[in-house]
Amino acid sequence: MSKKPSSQVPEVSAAVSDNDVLMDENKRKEVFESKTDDSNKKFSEEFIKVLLSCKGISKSVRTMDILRLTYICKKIFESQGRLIEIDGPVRICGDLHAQFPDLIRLFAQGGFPPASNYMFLGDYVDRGAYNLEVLLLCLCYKARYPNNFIMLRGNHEMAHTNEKYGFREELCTRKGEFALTIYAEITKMMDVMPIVGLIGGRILCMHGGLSKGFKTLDDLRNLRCPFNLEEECLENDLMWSDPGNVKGWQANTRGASVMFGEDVVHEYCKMLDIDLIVRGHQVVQDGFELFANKKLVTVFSAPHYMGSFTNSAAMCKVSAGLEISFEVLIPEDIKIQERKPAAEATAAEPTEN
Ligand SMILES: [Mn+2]
Repeated sequence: MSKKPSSQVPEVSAAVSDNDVLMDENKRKEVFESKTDDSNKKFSEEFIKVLLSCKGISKSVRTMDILRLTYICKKIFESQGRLIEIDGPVRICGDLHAQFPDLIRLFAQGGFPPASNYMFLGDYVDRGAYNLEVLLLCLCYKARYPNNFIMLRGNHEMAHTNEKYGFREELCTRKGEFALTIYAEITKMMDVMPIVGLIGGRILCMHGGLSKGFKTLDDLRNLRCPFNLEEECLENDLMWSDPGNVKGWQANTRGASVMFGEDVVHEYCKMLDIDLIVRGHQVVQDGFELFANKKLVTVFSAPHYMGSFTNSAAMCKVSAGLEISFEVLIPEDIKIQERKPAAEATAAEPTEN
């Protein structure tokens, strides 16, 4: 490609490399607001290519691009409301926790957007090594396919969690003097992410679980934004609570929010006139785990979680007619360990290469 004249601004990689604009919120806003929808579309497409081509940690992700993407997605999240309603077909994925190679494996299995629709249940960041890659790729798809790529908020889409579990630290290591500006903007964007999803009016999705604080779907449509992240309230329960072997409601052993029993799941399904609750938030060995006579399922999509668990990852596949099935990904290195002793392993080796 011929060198662009200096008056033309390349789409990805920084409208402006001028630090004044980069560091000034109002100036940035002016630049981002001046972009057309078409230009933003092209920008996210180019950004997706950059991220999909990176092996491991990306060195080519620019601060201005991160800020622009965050700005675009914040506006989309704000416009889509607290409870986001879609129809099937869609694949529901649970926690990702910064495991970028595994996110790619999920897309390879389920189809890269827009071949399939997705609803992610939150916890994109923290714990793993690729916070930026996982979050940015998801945000790129959100920006490019806002109605087919749904991102709910988990308890790791919060500044006070990110401070403890790795995201903030990774940003500081990788982004130096710009880290805190990026962090502040991403935090503001996370604060307006939707918290609840409803598929076909029958399948309710959230990161954590139920709360005493709501009785109707309208209560969920009217969730507060913003709210105090440290307060015990409906919004936080939806991102923090867990099902458990208890009767009714109990204090949560994780020290935040509540636990609810099978009886509560049945009561809420009846009260809300829904068939199923899909949530993430807990590592489960097979990637998914049914509860309360199949009225609730936990989905977890980070295989071999933190390198110390042996869990599989799963996606919950919802058809257009709202039938449910599961796709399970076995952790790569465990699969290899299991294969090695098999006699057919050698015979099965490809003859080419
Ligand atoms: Mn969680």
